[in-house]
Amino acid sequence: MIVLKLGGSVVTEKDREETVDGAALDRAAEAIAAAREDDAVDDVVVVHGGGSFGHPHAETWGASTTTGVHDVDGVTAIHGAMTTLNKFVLRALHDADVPAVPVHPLSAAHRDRDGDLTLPSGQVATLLAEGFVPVLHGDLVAHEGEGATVLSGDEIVTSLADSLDADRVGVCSTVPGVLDADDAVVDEIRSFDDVESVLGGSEATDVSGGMAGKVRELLALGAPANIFDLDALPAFLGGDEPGTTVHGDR
Ligand code: IP8
Repeated sequence: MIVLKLGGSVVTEKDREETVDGAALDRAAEAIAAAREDDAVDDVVVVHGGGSFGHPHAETWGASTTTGVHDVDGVTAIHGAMTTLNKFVLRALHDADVPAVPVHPLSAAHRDRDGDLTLPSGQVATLLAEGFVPVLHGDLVAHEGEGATVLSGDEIVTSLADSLDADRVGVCSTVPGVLDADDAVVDEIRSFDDVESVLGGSEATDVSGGMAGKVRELLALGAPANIFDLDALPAFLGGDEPGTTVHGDR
């Protein structure tokens, strides 16, 4: 089973608020459809990020993964932007004949006072077993003492990869992998120390930590994870290990 993250910056125009990158989204949907048809991929769970939908609203309302929003208008704006993007992703998948079904994390997950996440996965496992492709997304999550905080797609990916015992994890990004100081792709990462000096923050608004946050999350996994760009998505789905392979430290 594969957990595949489609980065928000891949499926949206990151610099134009609430704008989908339709061509990129269609390419991703067609790659998933082709891999399912070729039987290269058995079960796949898709998780997409926020891009120019969730992040600008989260910034406006001062919401992050640790600082919450209590104002219902803020919750409506942030969650609403993400469900709107989710509808676009679903439509692209349906157009490619992928049986995609939405799963909204705000309706199922919560964090306790320490920030520890509980994300049930029984519905995702059952949808997979019934032949569907569950599609989750970065969202808000009920957070004890904070109201609602941002739940990044990366955190969803790591939580589901663990609870569903994923074989492989793919993170489809706008870059071909983690880049070193000379802009060459780092083949392998086994510890954050390997890349700390080269990982800067994301340039556009990203309340959940950019590439550094991604690598930290993926290092906490039991399954190997690959970070690659859209060109390499068919190769990843076909069983290759394109881009940067992050070996979890568990
Ligand atoms: O783009 C963030 O998800 P991410 C979702 O995966 C929101 O970090 C609500 C900003």
